[in-house]
Amino acid sequence: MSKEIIRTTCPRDCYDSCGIAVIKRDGAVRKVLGDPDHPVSRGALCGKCALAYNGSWRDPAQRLSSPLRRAGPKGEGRFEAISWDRALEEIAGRLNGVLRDLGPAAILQAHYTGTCTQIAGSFPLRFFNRLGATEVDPDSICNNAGHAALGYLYGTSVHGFDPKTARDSACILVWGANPSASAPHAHKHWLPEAPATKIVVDPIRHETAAAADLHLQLFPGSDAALAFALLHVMARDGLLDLDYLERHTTGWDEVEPLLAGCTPAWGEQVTGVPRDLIERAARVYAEGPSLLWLGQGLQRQPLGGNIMRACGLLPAATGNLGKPGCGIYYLNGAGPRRIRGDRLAGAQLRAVPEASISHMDLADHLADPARAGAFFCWNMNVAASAPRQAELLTALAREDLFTVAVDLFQTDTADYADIVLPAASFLEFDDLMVPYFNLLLSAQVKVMEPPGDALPNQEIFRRLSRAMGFEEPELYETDQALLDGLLADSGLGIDFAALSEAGTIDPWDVPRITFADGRFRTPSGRIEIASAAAEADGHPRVPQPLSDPRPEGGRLRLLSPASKWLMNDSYGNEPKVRAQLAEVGVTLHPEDAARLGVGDGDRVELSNELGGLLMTARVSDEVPEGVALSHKGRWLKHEAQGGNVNLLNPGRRTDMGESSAVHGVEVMARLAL
Ligand SMILES: Nc1nc2c(c(=O)[nH]1)N[C@H]1C(S)=C(S)[C@@H](COP(=O)(O)OP(=O)(O)OC[C@H]3O[C@@H](n4cnc5c(=O)[nH]c(N)nc54)[C@H](O)[C@@H]3O)O[C@H]1N2
Ligand SMILES: Nc1nc2c(c(=O)[nH]1)N[C@H]1C(S)=C(S)[C@@H](COP(=O)(O)OP(=O)(O)OC[C@H]3O[C@@H](n4cnc5c(=O)[nH]c(N)nc54)[C@H](O)[C@@H]3O)O[C@H]1N2
Ligand code: SF4
Ligand SMILES: [Mo]
Repeated sequence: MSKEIIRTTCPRDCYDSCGIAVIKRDGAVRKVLGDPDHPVSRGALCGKCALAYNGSWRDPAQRLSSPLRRAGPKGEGRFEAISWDRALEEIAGRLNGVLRDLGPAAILQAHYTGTCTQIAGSFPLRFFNRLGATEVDPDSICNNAGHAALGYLYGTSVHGFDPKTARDSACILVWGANPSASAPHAHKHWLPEAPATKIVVDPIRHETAAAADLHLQLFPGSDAALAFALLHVMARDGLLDLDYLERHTTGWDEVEPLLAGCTPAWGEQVTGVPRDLIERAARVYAEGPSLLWLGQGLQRQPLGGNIMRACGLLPAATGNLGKPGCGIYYLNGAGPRRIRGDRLAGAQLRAVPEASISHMDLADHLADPARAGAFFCWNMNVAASAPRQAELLTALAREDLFTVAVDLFQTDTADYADIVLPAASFLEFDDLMVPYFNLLLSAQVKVMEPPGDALPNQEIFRRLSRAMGFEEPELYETDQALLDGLLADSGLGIDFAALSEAGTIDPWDVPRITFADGRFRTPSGRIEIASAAAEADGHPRVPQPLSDPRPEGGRLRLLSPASKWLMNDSYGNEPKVRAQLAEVGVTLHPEDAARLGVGDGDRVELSNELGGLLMTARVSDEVPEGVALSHKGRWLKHEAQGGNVNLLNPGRRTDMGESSAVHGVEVMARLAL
């Protein structure tokens, strides 16, 4: 028997970007494992990927393997296999009809991070730019409030700290992220191995919070108030870095007067965090060197932008920037790796002005025949992940809306498509991965053939371009040329063959220090605590010590963050993952449970103006009183009620960035008999 081990990379939307070792025997893939030599995965995948990559993702019976045409009512999921030629011909015919009757803006396309590699994630945008289609703004479903807010303050949201600098940190503050679910290897290795004091700010006592030295369990949406209470203590006790503020920021004088009223006692009353914890956290963080990790859950709040601006003051006010062990992190773009992913999107192919809508408006647009004649959904499963689920499904059921879904699996969205196109998985083609936490560079390496007629995204969109008769050479650029170009830009002196051999490279053996030069990408070159750009966009000049009001009338704040067993809605179809998930559950605080007469294991109905959803109760003080927790990511077709938690999500938007305030949803709960 011949045994071969091939290194590759997990391209899911996950902070870890694990290195993978694929074991092949006699030419066939036997096992997909964590690469023991990879600095993050260290020989183990997370539980969900270990199941999915050795289960449904490699099972041709569970994958889409041929283009499909709808053969029953929309939503029912009846399809017949057709050839690529017929599928492409039909799509081109329908798109030309929409172009003629409604114009290009009535072709909508939604995509996100179903796969995060460079080419499969971005090359298809060339096709849509050439078409002149309307983009459903990808980040508006996830993290756009944070991008907008940090953009005002720092001029960037994608130049975070290098996690390697944690070896020099005395404090790591994780604020509104849950690494135990969303970054399992950072939770398991990076955090415990750092010598720092760990502080977690989160309404939920998740595993990372439980393992921390201090857990500040605040009420959702009260984070800006907490940040101001921390700053109050720092100002009061002389812990601010006035020299740093003077040299590198503008507008601190406009924040200072706001601090007076933000005492720890006030902070306790507004946020629910005991005042002595506020005092301790302020001291530990200010003394530093400190890292601040701002999570994505944090900004999915109605005032999420203000929250991010307020929390973003902490490193500026304490000088915890530009030195070893210091920094702020939201996401890392390519940064010093200098991969120019923007080149893949082909903005120059666009002959009409850019058009985009927020995910919060998707249901409205799709419901309107004048604004939506065709809809493409790729790298995404909007039926499960988007708000206003019932309205969205009604819109997707419109007979005169021509829908194309591109996926590996027959998702809930695919059930509403007219044509389904089968995509190849990350095991089936080469690509490049730029991890968004660690400053590594990784190869995605082909280890097997796709099932049946499935193709990588990029090849699907080349074929669509050809079917449309488009002639621009950029639409047909080969993977090899794209990979060569991206790696040449990086200046790291490595080609794809060498990168594949290594799996992952770490280009720097010492930690990179972000903002070491004290220059920021704002108009003034300083950290703009007071921002004219924010003001021009209708926001206050400086962040405000605001908090959401507590829900009234017995309502609960419903949080639906990442589940450790799902990757967004991916794996919601994996049988072994579904066995772990069991029935849909909701965690309630003992006081709320007692008030409602609900015990562990009882059925409760959560409801609001959009409808109701039955769940199995779990009673625990892991959540604060007034908060209900139910994780995102279940597939509608596997739920008894045909919907998931987004049935209750009204699509409220954040104060900045037209983004999702999904953690601001309110519900009533009652014992279901
Ligand atoms: N209630 C609630 N809802 C939420 C959130 C929340 O916190 N609460 N979070 C939101 C967030 S942060 C996000 S990012 C969104 C995510 O929501 P989605 O982006 O819709 O996430 P997935 O359902 O995982 O969709 C990814 C799809 O891409 C497919 N895919 C994987 N690889 C490929 C490929 O190579 N090619 C193609 N064509 N398809 C591929 C997968 O099979 C999967 O169906 O959900 C949002 N929805
Ligand atoms: N296992 C797994 N991993 C994932 C994903 C997944 O679905 N499953 N999704 C991926 C994607 S697309 C994303 S965007 C990231 C998201 O990963 P994270 O950045 O960790 O964000 P979330 O899971 O949405 O929420 C993180 C925490 O925010 C908390 N939170 C909610 N509201 C508030 C608030 O008002 N204040 C504070 N301080 N905290 C609050 C929640 O309680 C939760 O513990 O994870 C990625 N990784
Ligand atoms: S989803 Fe994240 S933790 Fe799981 S294998 Fe992929 S990169 Fe690693
Ligand atoms: Mo996300």
